Amino acid sequence: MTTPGQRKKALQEAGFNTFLLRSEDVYIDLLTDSGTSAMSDSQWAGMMQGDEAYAGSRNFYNLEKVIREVYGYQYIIPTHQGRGAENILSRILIRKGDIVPGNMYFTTTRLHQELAGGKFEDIIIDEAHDPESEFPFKGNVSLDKLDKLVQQYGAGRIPYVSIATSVNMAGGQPISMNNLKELRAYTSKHNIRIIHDMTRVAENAFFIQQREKGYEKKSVAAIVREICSYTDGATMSAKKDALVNIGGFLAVNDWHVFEEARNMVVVYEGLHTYGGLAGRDMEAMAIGIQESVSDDHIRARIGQVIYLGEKMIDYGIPIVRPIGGHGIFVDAKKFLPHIPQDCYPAQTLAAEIYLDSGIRTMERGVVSAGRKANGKNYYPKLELVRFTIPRRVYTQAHMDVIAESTLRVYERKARIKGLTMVYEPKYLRFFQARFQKL
Ligand code: P70
Repeated sequence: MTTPGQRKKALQEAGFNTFLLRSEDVYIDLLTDSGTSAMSDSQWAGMMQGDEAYAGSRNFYNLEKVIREVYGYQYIIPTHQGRGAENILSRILIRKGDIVPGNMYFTTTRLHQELAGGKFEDIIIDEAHDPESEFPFKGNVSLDKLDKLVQQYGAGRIPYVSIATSVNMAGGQPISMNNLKELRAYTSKHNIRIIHDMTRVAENAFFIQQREKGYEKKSVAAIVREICSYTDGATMSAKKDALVNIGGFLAVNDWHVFEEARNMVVVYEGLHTYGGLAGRDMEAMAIGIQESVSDDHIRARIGQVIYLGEKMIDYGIPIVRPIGGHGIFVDAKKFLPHIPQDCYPAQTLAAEIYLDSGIRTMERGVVSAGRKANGKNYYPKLELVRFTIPRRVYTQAHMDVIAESTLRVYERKARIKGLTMVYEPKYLRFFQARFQKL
C-alpha cells in the first residue's frame, strides 16, 4: 500500500501512463488479465516436467495433442505470445493492398496486418460501438458490411476475415454461434478463410451457454470445440484464457499454410517445436488449456467480473453493458463529459483512479487507437477505462475496494482536468506515451 503523496510522485514519474508505473507502487493491479493469472498446482507440477531438449521436446507433442483435442485445429506452432503468431500469419497470408475485415480492431493484430501491407476494415455490428446497447452478442459481425467489402474489392483481395471471440476493445463482448455459422456459410461461398483470435474463446463460450438458445445444456468445452470448427485457423495469446504467464501459438488446418509458418517461425521465434518457449512453458500451457474449459472455473471467473460490474452499476457509474468477460469497461466519455477526446478522458480517468487508491487500470480509447497510415488520429467511438480482472488472483473484498474507489473519483469528477501528450512513440503508442496535466 502507498500514501497519496507516494502515488502522486509515482504518477508524475510515469508520465500519467499506467503502463509506466512500477508494479511495487500498485495496490490492486487491473492493468491486464494477460500473463497475470495464478497457475494451478497441476500447472506448477507440469513445470517440473519440462523437457528442455532443443528439438522435439515431449512437452511440444503433449501441447499439440491437447490443442487438437480441446480446439480441434490440426497443425500448431508455438510462439512466445499472441503477437508472435500474428506476425507470422500476417506475413504469410496478407499481400500488399489486401483488405482484412474483422469484428473490431485489436491493437497488435491490426498493426501486424498493416505492417504486412493490409488494411483493416471494421465489420462489427453497430451495437458494439454503443456502450449502452444491451444486445447480448455485441461481438457479432455484420454480414452486410462484409458483403459491401466483397462487392467493392472482390473476394480475391480478402485473404481472410479476422474474428475475435470475446471482443476485447468492445468490452469483452461475445460473438454468437449463429452469427459464426452464418459467417462460415458466407465465406465458404466466396472462398474466404476465417482466422480466429481465440485469446478469450472460453469466456465467449460461457456467454453462449448462458444466452444462446440451444446451448444451455452444452458444456463450455463442447461450445469451444464447435466455435473453432467454423474457422480455418487461429492465433492465440495463451496468457489470458489458457492461464499461463507466457506463451501462445498459431494453429491452422491447411497443411500448406502450416508448412510456410513452420519455416518462418525459425526466423522470428525459434524452432517449430518450441517457438520461443521453454519446454516447461509448453507443459503449463497444455494443462492451462484443459483447465480453461472447465464449467466451474469459467463460472467462478466471470461471476467475479459480474459481481464487480453490478456493484458499479448500483453506484451509478457508467460502464459498458452487458458486463463483459474479462473486466469492467468504464465509459470515460460519460464519466468525464467535460473533457474532450483530444484531452484523453480515459487516460485521465485511469490516472485519477490510481491516485485515489493505487488501483492500476488501462486506457482503451483514443490513445490506444493510435494513428492511421496517413498520420491522422483514429477517433474511436468507445473511450473506455478497462478494469481487467486476472484469473484466480483477487478476492471479493478486492472487488469491493475497486468499486468504492471508483465511486470516490466519480463524486469529484467535475474537478478533474484532462491531459496533453508530450511524448508519442511510433508503434503502439499507448505503451510508452507520456502526458502532462492541463
Ligand atoms: C491485453 C493483452 C493481448 C491480445 C489480445 C487479443 C484479443 C491478441 C493479443 C496479443 C495485452 C495487451 C496487448 C496490447 C495492448 C494492451 C495490452 N492483449 N489478441 O491486456 O497477445 O499480448 O500475447 O502478444 O487481447 O488485453 P500478446
